[in-house]
Amino acid sequence: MRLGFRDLQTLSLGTFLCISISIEFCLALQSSQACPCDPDQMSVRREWGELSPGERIHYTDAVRCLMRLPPKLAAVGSFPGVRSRFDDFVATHINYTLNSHYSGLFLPWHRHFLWLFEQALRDECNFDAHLPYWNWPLWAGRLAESPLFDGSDTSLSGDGSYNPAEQDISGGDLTLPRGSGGGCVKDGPFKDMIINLGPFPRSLLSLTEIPAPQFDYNPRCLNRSLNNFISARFTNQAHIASLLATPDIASFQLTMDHWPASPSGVLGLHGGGHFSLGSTMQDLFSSPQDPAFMLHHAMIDRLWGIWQAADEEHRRYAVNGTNRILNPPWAEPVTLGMKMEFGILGEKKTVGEVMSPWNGGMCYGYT
Ligand SMILES: *[C@@H]1O[C@H](CO)[C@@H](O)[C@H](O)[C@H]1NC(C)=O
Ligand SMILES: *[C@@H]1O[C@H](CO)[C@@H](O)[C@H](O)[C@H]1NC(C)=O
Ligand SMILES: *[C@@H]1O[C@H](CO)[C@@H](O)[C@H](O)[C@H]1NC(C)=O
Ligand SMILES: [Cu+2]
Repeated sequence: MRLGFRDLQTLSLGTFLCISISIEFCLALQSSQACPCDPDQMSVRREWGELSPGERIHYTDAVRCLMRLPPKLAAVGSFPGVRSRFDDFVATHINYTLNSHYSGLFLPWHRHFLWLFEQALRDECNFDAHLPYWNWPLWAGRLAESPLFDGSDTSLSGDGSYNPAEQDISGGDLTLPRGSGGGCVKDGPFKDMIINLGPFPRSLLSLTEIPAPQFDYNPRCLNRSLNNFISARFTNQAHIASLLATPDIASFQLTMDHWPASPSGVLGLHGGGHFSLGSTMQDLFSSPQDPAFMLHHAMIDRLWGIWQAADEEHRRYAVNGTNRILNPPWAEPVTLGMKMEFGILGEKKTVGEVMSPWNGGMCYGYT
């Protein structure tokens, strides 16, 4: 565990409420201030390869369960493409994409989004463990051999079938070679999965509202194209070391996520993971349709947490940027008091409430 246990203990001692009450009770209260997170009770998110085969299947079974449950969004409006509880998460992500990407809300918004997904698995699909993560450099350059993407029953499904029409990926000055698939996933637990939302256009320029197809129904398969070139080049250990060595939150964010408008066309770690997996995962708006999305973002959240814990005083509550994609000059600067929205998934949260994974009702760490 790399979290600052000392800080957790100080926090517990300094708080007089709930100390003797179980964390489950506190979580049930959803009370942010009154419930300290007991380090002994903290839930631990583990790397996919650390899970036993049975634990991996327990996770994918729970995700598949969410895909079978009815959506809650259907009740509040017209969302033709929202067909399941899983799609509630996809649609909410689409709805807030223009606020929570390439902006100062990226890290805090996704931290809470993941937590809500983990809670839904636990509350609605009998999942009794915690969100796993994808430790990119362990498998960079050999994705098809990884326990995540080897296509076995204990993976998240593997490559898509080979599609000769798939093109190389061009952006900025850079052209990146296409991956090894480009069609429907062939095997594993998500082989027959149908995705319902998207696809969205790739250009991010001058987006002021959610582009078509918004929430339209467009059923098709989960499309993968494993890309070892991209994963080796943009998600290796050296990148992680330079991310963790960044001195302030502005450079941390920029290393995580080189602005796509940057003329070099270089991908950050965030984009590197997305572009390693093929077209479903490359869709900025609807990428949560690939079950690897949550594990990818858990790795991002983990690295942010490690970076924050390395200098509590200066980094725990550090924010930079605005509430709008690519931080246009007219957007509102992010503050700790800024409210983030999660639609039907959960209550609004302030940025300050999610800056620590052992606060605001959350209580988790990573291996
Ligand atoms: C998968 O995505 C690729 C790249 O966008 C596309 O060319 C292809 O038609 C898709 N295949 C299927 C079966 O959806
Ligand atoms: C964000 O960081 C940049 C680069 O360090 C700095 O110029 C800018 O003033 C910061 N903005 C806010 C709102 O903190
Ligand atoms: C999308 O965001 C708007 C503005 O916050 C909100 O009113 C609406 O309920 C959201 N819709 C979904 C599907 O989350
Ligand atoms: Cu996202």
